[in-house]
Amino acid sequence: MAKFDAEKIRGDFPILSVTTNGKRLVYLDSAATSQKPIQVIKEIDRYYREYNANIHRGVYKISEEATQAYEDSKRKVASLIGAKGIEEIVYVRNATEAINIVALSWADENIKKGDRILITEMEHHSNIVPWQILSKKKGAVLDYVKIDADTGMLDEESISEQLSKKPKLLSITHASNVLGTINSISEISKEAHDAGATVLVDGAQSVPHMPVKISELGCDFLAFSGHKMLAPTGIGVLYGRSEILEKMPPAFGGGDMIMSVDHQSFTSNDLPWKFEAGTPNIEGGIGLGAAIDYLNGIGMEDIKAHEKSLTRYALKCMEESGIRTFGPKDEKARVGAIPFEIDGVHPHDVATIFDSEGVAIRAGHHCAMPLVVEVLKKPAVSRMSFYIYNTEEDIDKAMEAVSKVKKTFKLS
Ligand code: 7TS
Repeated sequence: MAKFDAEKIRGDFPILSVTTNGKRLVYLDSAATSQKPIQVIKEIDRYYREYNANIHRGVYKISEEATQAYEDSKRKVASLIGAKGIEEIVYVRNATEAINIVALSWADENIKKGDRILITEMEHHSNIVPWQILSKKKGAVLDYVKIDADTGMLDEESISEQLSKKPKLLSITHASNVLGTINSISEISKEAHDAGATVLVDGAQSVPHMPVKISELGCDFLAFSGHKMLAPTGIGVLYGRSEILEKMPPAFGGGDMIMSVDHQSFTSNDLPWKFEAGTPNIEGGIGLGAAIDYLNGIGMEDIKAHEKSLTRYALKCMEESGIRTFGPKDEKARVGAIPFEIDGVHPHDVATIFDSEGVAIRAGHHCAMPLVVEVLKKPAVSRMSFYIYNTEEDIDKAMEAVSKVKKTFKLS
């Protein structure tokens, strides 16, 4: 493997040469969505120029080509996460839709009145609200594993205590989009399975940033979004263990998800097509395939190492500058998403001043209100997050923006 070359990688991302507010764009919001390399953009462009057609329908050449490219991209996803094959890879719009399909299909069949569903206090709304809707509909109980607000880690006693109540489902994030915390999924899913639970892992913030294998996670479902891993928006993945997917009813009805239909009934198509009703996001699938090729070209281990090193550097710079950060202090326990606050300044003002310096960060509740508002007890926090194209120079620019915030608010 060639040495990690951030400058060469940056050259593949056209957007990184734009200026914003007269400054070079410093993009530190990849936890929200990643930028796209030219290789992905070109592959989508080539699809529309050379073989745009609907899939699984035409008998003509370009339709076969489109079908082939769409299915090939699923093979790449299956191999990336170590799934058995494309029968376990359902394409959806995003991680949110993947989780909702499990709620609409698996949970609708398996969760009964009085059953318990277990999530954690560090979930994104997409892994909270579907379970609130389902619990209300079924009369089920929604429980939370507590987190320690100081360390940003799950409270281990709370995990054991909650699992002793025998939840039917544990739905848990692999990495927190706010705190950056990486949860020890392999141990937790083993404990959860021993307690009789089915396990869904939200991999939206892990799959793009580190090697993630189903065999290591030991989960039954894995949800993630293409747009956070160099692919276009509107394509995401629901991985499901084939034995479970086989038993699940389709969540949506329509074209392509059926084998046959008569006046009163239908028979479902084979996996994974049973879960993909209607014309899918073909360009998205093809773009995701190209994105995975690009990530594999660098190597997920090297991507992880690069982001750890940036995270260590950023945590050190922020500590030296007296800025409060949240989440684990050790970069080994987290991904490259760092929430922070500058005392006495509203996070939205921080983000606005950063923007005036060309530095794009997010401020707000990060779609994790129970965590930010109820656990951290903040109305909002600022967050910088990294990806393959970021460098220490980007973090230096962010620290210059911090100095400008302090100057503007006369803090030093
Ligand atoms: N799960 C986690 C852990 C996430 O971080 C996100 C998006 C989602 C699920 C939902 O992803 P979607 O693609 O379905 O929207 N997180 C963020 C964020 O941190 N800032 O913007 C979106």
